This record gives sequence, C-alpha cells and structure tokens, in this order.
Amino acid sequence: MVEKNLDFRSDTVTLPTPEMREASYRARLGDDVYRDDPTVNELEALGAEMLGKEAGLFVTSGTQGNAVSILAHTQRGDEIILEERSHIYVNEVGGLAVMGSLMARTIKGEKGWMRPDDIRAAIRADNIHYPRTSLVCVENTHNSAGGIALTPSQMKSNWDVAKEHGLGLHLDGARIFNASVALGLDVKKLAQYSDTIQICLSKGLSAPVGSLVVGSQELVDRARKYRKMLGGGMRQAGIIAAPGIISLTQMVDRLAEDHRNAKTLAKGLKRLGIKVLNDVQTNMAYVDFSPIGWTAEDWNTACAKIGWKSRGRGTTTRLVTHYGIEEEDIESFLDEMAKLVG
Ligand code: TLP
Repeated sequence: MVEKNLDFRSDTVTLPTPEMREASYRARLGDDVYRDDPTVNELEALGAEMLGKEAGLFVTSGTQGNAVSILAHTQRGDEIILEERSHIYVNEVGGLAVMGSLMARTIKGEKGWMRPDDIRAAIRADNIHYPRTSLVCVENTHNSAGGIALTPSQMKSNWDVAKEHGLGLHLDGARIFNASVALGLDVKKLAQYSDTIQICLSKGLSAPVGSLVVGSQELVDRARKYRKMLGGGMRQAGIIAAPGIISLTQMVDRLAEDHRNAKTLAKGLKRLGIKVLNDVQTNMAYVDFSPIGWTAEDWNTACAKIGWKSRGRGTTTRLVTHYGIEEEDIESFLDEMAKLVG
C-alpha cells in the first residue's frame, strides 16, 4: 500500500517507503568522515557505477551537491556559464558568488537547452582584462522550462563546446533519472556528457534526505573536501544513506508512472479550460488558470477543499506528480475539480 501524499507543490514532499524506513533501521553504520560507514560507501559506489563515473559522494541536498561540484571545478574570480532559469542561478541563494567568488554568465535556453553557438560566444577570450571561464552548468531535466528532458545529442552539443575550450561541465541532474526514463535510455547515455553530476535522491526517488555527486576520483575528492568545509561531513550517515540505495535500486522505473500521471493531469485540466504552459514530458505541468477567470487564491482554495496541496502564484502554478499520487488520485482530482470549475 502506497501512503497517500496528495500534494502537487513538488516531488521534494515525497515520503520514504516502508522499505526505506526498514533499511534505515537496519543500516550498518560507522563514522563517514573516516570513510568507515559501509552504507554510505555502498551508496556512493552504486551511484558512481550507475552513472558510469569513477567515484561518488553523498551530500545533504541538491544545493550542497551543486555547490561542492562547482567549487571543485573553479577558482575564485572565474566566470561560469549557466542557463538563465537554471536552479543553480535562480534558486541556490547566490551560493556561487558567496562561496566561490564566481561570476555567472547566463544564456537564454530553448526549452532549457543552451545553443552551442551561444555558449561559444559567452566563453571569455584569453585577455588580461577578463575573468577566466572555467565551467558550463547544464540542468536535466530542466525544472523551470517544464521538466524538459534534454536528449543525449543536446547534452553532447554542450559538452563538445566545453571540451573544445578546455572547460569543465557540471550537470545539475537533480532529476536525471526522470530524463532517462522519459527518453527510454540508460542514464549513462546522458551522464557521459558531464564531468560531475548532482543527483537528488529525495525528489521523485523518495528518499527522505540527500543527493549524490559523481565524477572522476580527482573532482570527487575535491568536492569531498569542500563538503567538509561547508559542514557536510556527516558521521553515522548510513542511517540516511540506506534509503538512497533503495531509491537507486527500486524507485527509478516507477518514475514512468509519475510521467503518465502528469500527462493525464494536464490533458484533464485542458479539458476544463485551464491552459497548460509546458510540453509535459516528465512529472511537471505548468498551468495558467486565467482562461477560467481564477486567481492563484481561487485555485489554492479549490485544491484545499478537495484535499490537495497546491501553491499558485499570480494566475499560474507548477503541478508535480510523484510517489504517493496514483492514477486513481489524478482521476478523482479531475472529477472533483470539474465540479468546482463548473
Ligand atoms: N528544487 C525545488 C525547489 O528548490 C524549487 C523544487 O521544488 O523543484 N536542482 C534542481 C533542478 C532542483 O529542482 C532543486 C530543488 C535543486 C537542484 C536543489 O535541491 P535541494 O532542494 O535538495 O537543495
């Protein structure tokens, strides 16, 4: 029995499965700063293996994973290239400036994908006046673009420009498994076009806490040191790493269900006259209820009335499907909403 979680605000709200709770209870533990926690070691090795990289690092969150990866690639005063609506640029509290003394050069993407010519044009020439460009950051799936899954050829096009210019490429793969499942590909096909990847275990994969950083041994060693600097050297962390092993071994394939549910939801809302703003490829639908004359407040109140959490702003909202929401829940949500829209 899946514990219901009727909450469209994000896939970060997912609750751990019963197997995860059991695994935490039973986890073998040690001091992970000494590398003595067998459960953390297992999770890191498993993540690295699945993504086709040499080494892995368990971190507290996606934000910490991106931060330590970026620090591992850069030096103070460097410039890094990002998509203008990327999570790292918009939603990580300016950490790249605060922690890395880095400049951000943003590029407007096409559905989250940065055109190679735009990246090329943004790379600084070798000139005494300029900062050094050292890193390109890519996000897949791209959250603000609508949970868009960038394809291997899109990823390769960014990778090729980065490598032509000797730059690193960090992938914010918070939802990289949503991308691989939507595209029907082994995740390695996407991961191969990156030097480091941050993967969230606590979103659609349902672990209660944590992310992984994977990459070359050298970059992961540097990231590990930065994690310590940021206070992320955790001790008996196997207790929170154990659910992450279940995320990677049992929760990946079921993401297809979330993607089907998001599509059903979007279609149903369209039938009610609500506008769907994105191409629904994975677990997110961005909608605008102004065509039915509703504000965010009307929407939030209607959802609350029928037992769902949702958070609209202005006249729009993002609806995210995840573990804890099943097909029948989407159907009953649409039936109940139809009565309220009238
Ligand atoms: N995203 C959250 C919010 O912060 C917006 C969400 O609800 O989608 N990369 C991407 C692409 C993300 O979407 C997120 C979280 C992160 C990184 C950061 O992960 P956490 O929340 O674990 O620090």
